[in-house]
Amino acid sequence: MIQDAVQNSVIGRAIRNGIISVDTVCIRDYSVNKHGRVDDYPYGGGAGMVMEAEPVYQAVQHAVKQTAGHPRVIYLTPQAEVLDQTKVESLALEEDLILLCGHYEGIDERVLQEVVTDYVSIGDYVLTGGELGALVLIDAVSRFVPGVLGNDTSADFESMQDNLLEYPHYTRPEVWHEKAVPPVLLSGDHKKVEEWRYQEAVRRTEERRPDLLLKARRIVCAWYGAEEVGVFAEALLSRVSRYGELLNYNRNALRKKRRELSDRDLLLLVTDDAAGESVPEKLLGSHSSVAVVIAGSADCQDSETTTEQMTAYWEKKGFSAAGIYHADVNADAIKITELALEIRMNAVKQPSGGFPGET
Ligand code: 21W
Repeated sequence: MIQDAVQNSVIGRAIRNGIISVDTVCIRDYSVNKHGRVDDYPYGGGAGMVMEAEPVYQAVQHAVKQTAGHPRVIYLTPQAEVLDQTKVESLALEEDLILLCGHYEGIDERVLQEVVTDYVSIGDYVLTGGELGALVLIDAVSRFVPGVLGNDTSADFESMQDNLLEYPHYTRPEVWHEKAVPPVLLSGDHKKVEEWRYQEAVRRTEERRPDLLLKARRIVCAWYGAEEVGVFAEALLSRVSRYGELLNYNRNALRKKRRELSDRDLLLLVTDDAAGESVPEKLLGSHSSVAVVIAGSADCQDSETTTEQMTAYWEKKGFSAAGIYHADVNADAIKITELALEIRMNAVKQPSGGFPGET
């Protein structure tokens, strides 16, 4: 079932081009009895059968041996958190993944405890087995592998990461069935188009997915310091949010202007000033979150300010601290992507999470 499905379309092409590979291991091949059985009756009674520990264990060990290190082992099961884009991106950072698909009522708990690192459901409905879950995961993760979507398309910069639905799309003709394309899209004013798209994304999310909107944060990225910090901040922001706002706090005019963020905002402060001097005094919060990124050069990573001092400082300004991160301003694209993901997992998904630890 898996091998049939992955031969098609985008994933099929990526496999043929050697960009990704999908190998399948049949658990039945690791049966420990002469009939090729891999299930047995449940202890304690009840309907249905349970998959035995040993064949599952041997099949997973076989898969592990084909990888370089200690791969994450993901068990597809309805008894798990539902897969979302943040989880997809975190899985996409891995070199190898092992996906474990169950059948019958489930798998003996003891082998799961020994081999599984992640439990993933694809939604709150009941399937006949884990294979469609695995295929969904393979499809979603593969989009983040460079080359899978083609040369100039990338799975970056999507509004899903902001917990917003996408804005509506239009193409030619300008009028179809007496319906005109929204004029702003023909204006050629890029800033106005972006603002319209953001407003439409919020409107749609309100209408169709109010549950998502509760988790949505608008990201304000303020940076100050050397010019290269600005370049780093822009790269980081684009990976944290599709609609983020970038503010250069080297500018005196901005420093003098009072700006108060709301409880729906996350401040992403990026600076090479580890001592915490010359922080923007007039940038205030109102139950807002702040993630501080100290973007130094690789050889000067030691912060002079302690985490406690930093937390106390931002709390006085109306922020709850959502992490202090140390990064190299010259970090490569992958390192920046990893940092962006960590910030989103700590600060955007759980906006009042406190200090999840330093990086
Ligand atoms: C379905 C396994 C139901 C076990 C109470 C007692 C993988 C899946 C699956 C399956 C049961 C995913 C029951 C969303 C899914 C999967 C097969 C439990 C019924 N209830 N994501 N017994 N939904 N499903 N048996 O079903 O393996 S990811």
